Parts: sequence; structure tokens; C-alpha cells
Amino acid sequence: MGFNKEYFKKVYLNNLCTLCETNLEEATLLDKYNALVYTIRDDLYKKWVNTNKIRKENNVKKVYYFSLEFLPGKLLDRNLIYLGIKDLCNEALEEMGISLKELEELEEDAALGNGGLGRLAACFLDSMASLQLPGCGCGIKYKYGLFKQKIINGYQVEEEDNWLKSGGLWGITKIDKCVEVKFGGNVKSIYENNKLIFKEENYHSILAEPYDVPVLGYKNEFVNTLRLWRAKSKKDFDFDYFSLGEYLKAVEEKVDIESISYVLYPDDNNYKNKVLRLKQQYFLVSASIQSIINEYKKSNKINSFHEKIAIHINDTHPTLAIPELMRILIDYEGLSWQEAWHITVNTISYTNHTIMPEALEKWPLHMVKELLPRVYMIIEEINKRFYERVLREKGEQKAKNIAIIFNNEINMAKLAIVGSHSVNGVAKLHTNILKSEVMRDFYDIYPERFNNKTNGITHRRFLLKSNTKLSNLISESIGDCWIKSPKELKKLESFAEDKSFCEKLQCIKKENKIELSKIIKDSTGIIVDENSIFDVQIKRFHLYKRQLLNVLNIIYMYNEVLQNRDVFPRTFIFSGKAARGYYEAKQVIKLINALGEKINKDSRVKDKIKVVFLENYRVSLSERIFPAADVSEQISTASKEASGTGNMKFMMNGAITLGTLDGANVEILEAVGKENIVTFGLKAEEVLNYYKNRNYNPFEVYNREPIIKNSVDKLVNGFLDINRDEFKVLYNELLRRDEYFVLKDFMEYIKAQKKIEQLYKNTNVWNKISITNIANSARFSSDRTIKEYAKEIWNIENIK
Ligand code: 26V
Repeated sequence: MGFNKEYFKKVYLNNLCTLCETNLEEATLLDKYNALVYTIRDDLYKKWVNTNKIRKENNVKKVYYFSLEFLPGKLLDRNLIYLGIKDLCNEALEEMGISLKELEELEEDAALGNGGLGRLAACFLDSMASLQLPGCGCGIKYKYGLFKQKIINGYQVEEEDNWLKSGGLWGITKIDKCVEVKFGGNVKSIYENNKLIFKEENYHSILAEPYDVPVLGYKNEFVNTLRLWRAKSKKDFDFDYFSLGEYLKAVEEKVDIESISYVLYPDDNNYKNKVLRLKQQYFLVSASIQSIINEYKKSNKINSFHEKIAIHINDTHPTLAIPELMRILIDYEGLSWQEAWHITVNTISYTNHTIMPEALEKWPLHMVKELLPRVYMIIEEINKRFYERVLREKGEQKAKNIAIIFNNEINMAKLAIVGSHSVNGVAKLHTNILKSEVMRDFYDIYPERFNNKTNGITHRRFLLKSNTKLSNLISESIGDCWIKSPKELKKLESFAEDKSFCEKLQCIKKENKIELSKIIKDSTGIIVDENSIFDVQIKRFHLYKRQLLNVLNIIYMYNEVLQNRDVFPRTFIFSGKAARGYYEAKQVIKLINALGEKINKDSRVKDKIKVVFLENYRVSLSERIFPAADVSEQISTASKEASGTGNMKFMMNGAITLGTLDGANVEILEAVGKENIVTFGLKAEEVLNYYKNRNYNPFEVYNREPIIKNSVDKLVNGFLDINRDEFKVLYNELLRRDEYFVLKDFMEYIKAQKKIEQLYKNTNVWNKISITNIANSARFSSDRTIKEYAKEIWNIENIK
């Protein structure tokens, strides 16, 4: 825009009038916010158009990142920073009596995802744009995002998340770029000119309408696209029913169709075979592939599709991209099976994000057959050809193991492996487990397909934007090149023993803790001690993530305080959502709140321990928590957390990891050295062996160790002022099964917590560890991750 303050004000006031039909005196907060987005959009959209123009002129290869989830969070502050106009904008608004902060708060988080997987997709888009890699995210424009969480009487209560209520003005609906998606019907096979062809008949077709959101790179004028599809009925209502006065019937079909993009499924790591979910998956891939092909064919020949287009599938959720691409190449582009298969495999790549058996997608055959008859035929054919090949080459046992269709179900992970040229895990340990356990038979057949891409996070959101004070200190000390080249952070190592730097760092942490304390007080009423250790576990609630282990240690520490043992003051902070139907996880939330009730008001504790649960965990809240954390709890059962990304955000903000050797924790250890992290617990191999040999007996552990027994008993013995049966499920799970080895790891965890306390008491040592963590966090920037994907999987290059 060639912005200056006066020009900005002029445009802003004009937008208030012409686009919001109001003026400064009359405008509501929402008007003021909307006018601001319009003002910034002008500039952003020009850059967007320009980027697309250059990309087309260069005709370079482009990657499409297919994901059922994207979790970008708020965009206003980010876009201002990335455009480099935040200060200017802030001043201009201030002169007009408007608070930018207030407008930022008004903006809703875009929460079209559950957790790690969706946030990873958003970090990847950030890095692609910042590195000038031509890429496009493809997702669904859910009308309602992940539910909002209220805590009522200690329990999680879900409310709908109407994220578009703050306008949704960043994006633009492209009504003229709708495509048709077909469901149901049947397939007729006919011979035409000596060739077998397939005609789809009697299907229902619906519209997919794109909503494009610009994804701006950091101060580089480069803008990629996040394309979100909305399901739309071709007809708004049925006139016949309407005329008969049957108004509900008149709109029934529309409601049914549009329900496809109505709401995000709030489960993570838990597969259920719901037909609506299958519809969502096919809707996304079919619409996206059609629009990719439409655009591609404007300037290219179909035979070299894979040379110009890469499609990445984020977990198995978009796996139908494989048969769908085959369908279009064969039925519409007239290619042979071999030609189409060659293109498909070379176009598609797949990331696995979990080994949790309950998350593995297996669709019932009949469901796919009824809903997607032609796609079904293609999956059958893929299965048949692959099965026969393996039978020939490796024998019957192997062939059985790799069958895509088995037990009247389609195993989506198997389909994804067979139909892609690359399969990756998200941390070294996770990839090794895929190769040696979960996908062993496939690794044997296609060793060259398997590779690791350790996750990363955007340091621009989770450090630059959310921890301004620390960012400024870093830039003062080593210059600001780290923003574009995070490797520069390494230079901070030379400050690890610099007295003045350490003092400043400590001061910043303190200020961030004070700010978080205010949030805690406003949201819960609890007053916490800013000089205590802020010990934080924020993530989805799942038994494998073992918030319960954290709780048992708090109970233990509480006991220690009551026995007058020396305990350094701690504030335990939790935040996170549980899937709506996941009873045990929800009970853990209730347990934390019940324990908080008890401890926080016990005067004997003398503020040595506080337990806080912050409701409605989301990206924007997390950005206030990471900068204030001293301890990062990453305590999943080894082998279960594929990578984790919260661990990286904490590290980058100078918190110290207290973790198991799971997921990317292993690589954090590698990066910082064993003096700068606290680890404990069973190793992945040991866990896997226990599962294989079925020789873990939690009851024995419980009986052997009085400390364990003492803490566990408190769940049910009336210690908590609550019905004794309330936490019976958790108690029983621990004693009868303890699937996630909570009791087994408990004693070591207590020891690890004591180590943390010791380290914290020695300020110099703690600061040094903290700096070492920040200085070595560059390898966990998603810039590094995305460069690896671009070079080793997608084969795409940046636009200079
Ligand atoms: C699975 C399902 C199953 C069907 C219903 C809906 C649904 C939604 C999400 C998922 C995905 C679960 C996998 C997942 O989120 N994995 C997480 O991915 C992160 C990014 O790679 C990683 O850091 C976490 O360790 C991993 O748990």
C-alpha cells in the first residue's frame, strides 16, 4: 500500500463508511474490527494476485496439502506483523481512539481442527509462505469449529463454536469456482470403441464452494492460499413442497446436503465409522482434485501431472484422494489404468500421525460401496492388483497381512501406503516404530518409500508474535536475522553465562508469569504466586498423555507439604479439551478441578501448591501460556505420542522439558544434551515388550510401593470432597489394567520432579539450561521441516 499513517487513517475511515455503513462515532467494536480487516486486506490481496501471477508465469511445481483440519488461530496480529505495519497501524488507530488490542481480542480463533495435527498443518502453511514455496492448503469450511469448553462445577461442558461470527472477512468466497461432487447411484460398465468405460448414473450431486484465505509469508510479499470448501445445495428449496405449505420438507434436502460442512468432528485419535465423516472426507478430496485439474489443464498436459503437482495427505483422512484421482484420470481424462496409477502414486505422499490402534481408519465396505460406487470399484481393483503381486512375490502369509480389504473393511492406512510414493512418520522414534512394528510388512516391500520428517512449529507465531519481550531481547543480542533464519538462534549459546543477559531473561519470564497470573485470576479467581515454579501441561486430554500421572504427583506433593517437608512453591497449570464422548478423559478434568478445590483453599498449604485449570484451551490462549512456563510436562507413555509439538513451543520459550523418551522429546534431548532436560520412565521398547508379553501387573506395583498406594487410594477414599464413586473408573483403570503404565512410571516421575526443583533453586544453572534450550530450538522450526518435505518428498522449489 506504501502505507503511511495519514493514508491508513483515510482508507480506514472510508472503509468504515463504505463497507460498514457507519462512522467513527457510531461504530461498534465489530465495525471497527471489520474496517481494519478491509483496510489490511487491500494490500494483502494485491500481493496475493501478484504472487499468483508470478507463479503462473513460472509454471513451477506446486504442492497441495490436503487436511480435514487446519488450526490457524487468530490472524489479525499475525498479518500485521508479517506485513510489517503493526506499529503504524497501532498508532493510527490510537489517534482515532481505537485500541488495537481490543480488536485483536474480539477476533475469534479459527479452530477448524482438534489439536496437534491441525495446528501442524497451519504451521506448515506459515512456513511454506515464508519460504516462498508454492503451496495451497485444502480443507473444509466448517460452519462450526472445535467446540468451546466451559468448566461447570468442575466438569467439561461443550458449546458450539461459531467462529465466523467475527466476520470471516480474511477470506473470499469464489462463487464462480464451484465444482460438483457426486454421491450414491450406480456404475454402468459399457464397451465403447473396443474400450471398457464406466458411466456413473442416478447419483446425487452437490456443490462445493471455495472460500480462499490468503496465507502471507513473513515480510516477503509472498501469499499462498488456504482453500476451504463449503457444501452447498444446488437448489435452495423445493418449490413443490413449498407450494403445498410443507416448509420443512421444502428445505430438507438443502439442510441434509449442507450438513456435510456443518461441524468438525471433535474426536482425535478415535475413529468411528460415521457416514457423515466419510462424506466429509470424499467431499474434500473430490472438490480439491477437480479444481486442481481444472487449473492445471489450462496450461499443461495431463500426462505430466505429477511433474507439476504434488498432493500431500495429512493422515489417512484424505486417503480417498488416491482412488478419486484414479477415477478422474481414467474416466474423464481417458488414461489407462497403468498410466493413471503411475501418475497417482507419483503425485501423492502420506504422513502418518499416530500409532494408536483406535485411531486407525477402517471403513465398512458396504458404506463406501453405497456412497461412492465408482471409487469403491477402484479401491477393489487396487487391492486385487497389489494382493496378487505380493502373493506372487512373497507368498500367502505376506499377502494376507497387506490386504487393503479385509473383514469387509477398507484399511485406509494400507491404501495410503500403496497409493503414495512417500510415507513418513513425524519424529525419528515414531518413524522407526512404523518401520519395525506397525507397517513392517509394507516397509519390507517398499523400503524406499519410508522416511522421517520430524515435526516443527512456526517460531514466528510461537516466539516472535507471542513472546514479544523475549523476541526483542533476542534481537538486541544477536540481531533479527533469526526471524527468517532460525538457525541464528544458536548464537544465543554464547550468552548462557552472560550475567546481564540472564538477568534480563529472568525478568522477562517473570513479567510473562505476571501476565499469565492475571489471566488465571480473571478466568478462575485463583491467585497464584509469580515466584513459584510454573509447571504446565497443556494439550488434549487422553489417557495416553497421562495427565493422571501429573495429578498423582500433586497428591503426593500435597502430602509432603502437610508433613512439613521442604517443597519449593509450585503452580500446576492444566488446560485442554477432552473428546465429547471420552468419559475417562473428562473425569480426569473433573479430578484436576476437584483436587484444585481441595488444595487451593487449604490454609495449611500456605500457597506452596496451587492447581489451576484454564478452560477453553485454544491457539490464542496457548500463546499466553508458553511464554510464562518454567516446566514443560511431556509425560506420555513412551511410544504413544507420535511427536508432540507443544514440547517444541515450550522449549523455544525457555521452559525446561520434563518428559519421557517419547516422540520428539528424544530429539529435544539430542539437541540440548542430557544436562538440559529431565527425562524419566520406561523406554518405548520396554513398553512395547510389556504389550507383547502381557507381563505388566499394576496391582503388584500398587501393593509394593506405599507412596503409590497412598496417592491412588485418595481417588476413592473420601479425601476429595466428592462422592467416593466419582473417580472409580480411573481408579479401576489404574489397578486393573493401567494400559499406559502410570503406576509403573510413578516413582521415577517423583524423582524427576525433585530434580526439577533442585535445578530451579539454582538460578544460574536454571537460566543456563533455559538459554541452551532456546538456542537449540531452531531444528524444531517448521521452516526446517518444510524444507525437508519440499526437497525430499514434494520436489518443489521456492520462487525467488
Ligand atoms: C484421528 C481421528 C480419527 C477419526 C475421527 C477424527 C480424528 C481426528 C484426528 C485424528 C488424528 C489423530 C492423530 C493426531 O492428531 N496425531 C498427532 O499429530 C501431531 C502432529 O503430527 C503429533 O505431534 C502428535 O504427537 C500426534 O498425537
